[in-house]
Amino acid sequence: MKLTLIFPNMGFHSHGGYTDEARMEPLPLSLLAALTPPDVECVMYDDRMEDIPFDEPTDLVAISIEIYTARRSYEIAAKYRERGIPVIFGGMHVTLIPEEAGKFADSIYIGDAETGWAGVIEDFKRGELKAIYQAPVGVPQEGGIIPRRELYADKGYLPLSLLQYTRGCRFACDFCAVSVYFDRKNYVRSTQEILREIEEQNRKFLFFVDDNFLSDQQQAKEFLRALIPLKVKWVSQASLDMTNDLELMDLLSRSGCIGNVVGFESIVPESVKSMKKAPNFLGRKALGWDRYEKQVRILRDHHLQTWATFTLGHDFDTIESIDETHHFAMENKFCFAAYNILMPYPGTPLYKRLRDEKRLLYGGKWWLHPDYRFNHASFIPKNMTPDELTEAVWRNRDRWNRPWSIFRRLWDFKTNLSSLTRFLLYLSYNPLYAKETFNKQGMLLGLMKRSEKPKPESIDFTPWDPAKGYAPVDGLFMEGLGMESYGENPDEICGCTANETSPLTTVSISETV
Ligand code: B12
Ligand code: SF4
Repeated sequence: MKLTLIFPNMGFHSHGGYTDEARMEPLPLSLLAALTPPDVECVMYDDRMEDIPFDEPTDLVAISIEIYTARRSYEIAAKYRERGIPVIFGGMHVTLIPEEAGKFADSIYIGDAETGWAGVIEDFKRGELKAIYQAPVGVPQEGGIIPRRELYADKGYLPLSLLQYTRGCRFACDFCAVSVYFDRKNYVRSTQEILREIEEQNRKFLFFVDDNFLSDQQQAKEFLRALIPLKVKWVSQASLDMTNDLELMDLLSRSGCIGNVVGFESIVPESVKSMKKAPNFLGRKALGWDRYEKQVRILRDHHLQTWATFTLGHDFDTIESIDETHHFAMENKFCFAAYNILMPYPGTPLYKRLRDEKRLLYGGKWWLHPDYRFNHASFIPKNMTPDELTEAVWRNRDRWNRPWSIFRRLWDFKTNLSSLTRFLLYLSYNPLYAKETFNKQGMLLGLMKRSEKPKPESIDFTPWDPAKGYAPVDGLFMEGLGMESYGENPDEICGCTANETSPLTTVSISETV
């Protein structure tokens, strides 16, 4: 049996397909290959920079999907299915909105692959592939599974190894897909198993692709102590509450941490509070709101570079506050800042609220809509128009990525210039990220040549009325694929109901502010 694993691209520009030049190794695929019974031949194609050989013989195609690649994934699946080859989908987006994904594949897999994937292959071999598989989420690679990294050979990925120490996060930020997917829980891998994986791969520069590496600070300390003798350099993603524990901060520096992606989200305290971003307030009741001054000072004192991320357009954000966000990031000389427009992902409390307030655009499904463009607003913000939000965020991105900004931000002797590694990382990543930013802005999602061009009647910036269902967007897209159109009840398919009653195992924001 032969299995073809595919990592889809996001979209294309009018002048042609987009090639991701800062592409990283696709960890879900090498992990799926490792979970596949060894008698099955596995090949992998990365749509971000290579053509998919649709006519190459294969028995089953597996595609990993997140929201920005959903449209393209459905197109790829259609091409294989035209040829009679069955397709199975898995990944975050599939789990959050299975009813949509199920329309475009022979089978969908909800949840983490570790416990159920081998069973899927056995079913397939017996000719009994089911339409839906549902597996739990949990500890990454439990039992010592090591991804098959040889599948990455010669594909031109950035020279850093992606690994996972934990999955999930204990917090409950209202816009976060991870919080819903993992039901606000955090799963930590055994220190022994992750150390073994680090030793088996041959790089000294690592990216732990954890959702929140420090969600469980006490367990993290044990791992960090064990990491020190390995003398690796690493980056990850972690929440700001790390700065409340100076022992933890010290261990981070000593274990080779260069810096973390940190979600600041907004500099407006009312926005931070309304989105339930508890880690940005945690343990700071007495101090009050100091616009992250103390937290940033502690990060700098430990020589950690910061990749600051912002989700702009929350209800208390204004055009002025978005502009001010840029000055905040410049003053702090962050190694890097991502000014993202707040995006409503299906299944999240944010999505539900905007839907109920009739503030969603693009028929409630921006990720499938033929007119949606990357980094454009997909909802009606409170204090500005969607276009104003798009423009304000773009202004920040543009200013941040200019050569003069890159030069000015470099001059921080506590972070960017505190070691050769940090300096080189700063100098290599900033221009690469800048190029990617300018490249991706305004890109249409999906790759199909637009003989399926946006139909004029679909260009509709009126707020979506949930009572009308998703039919216009889905129908339009399905017609483009030559599939039958359908109508739906959005209450059943928005992915919002499944997690509504999940217990809240996180810190309540009211306790912390
Ligand atoms: C690492 C990462 C990145 C890296 C990319 C890494 C790479 N290889 O290229 C970087 C930093 C570049 C990145 C960029 C972006 N990312 Co990102 N990223 C992640 C992160 C943190 C981890 C992904 C990962 O590798 N996990 C490790 C693997 C092993 O786990 P996994 O993907 O969850 O897969 C498991 C299951 O889902 C399942 N599974 C997955 N695929 C399949 C397929 C089959 C067939 C089966 C059976 C099972 C299965 O089994 C796997 C093992 O258990 C996720 C968060 C997350 N938890 O998913 C966000 C995440 C995927 N990213 C997200 C976003 C939005 C982006 C950006 C668009 C951000 C932006 N505005 O620019 C960009 C662009 C993405 C793109 N497509 O180009 C969102 C997607 C939201 C959604 N609802 O889908 C996520 C979920 C983050 C979030 N908090 O919302 N990202
Ligand atoms: S802290 Fe980060 S990962 Fe955790 S719920 Fe909030 S946004 Fe999601």
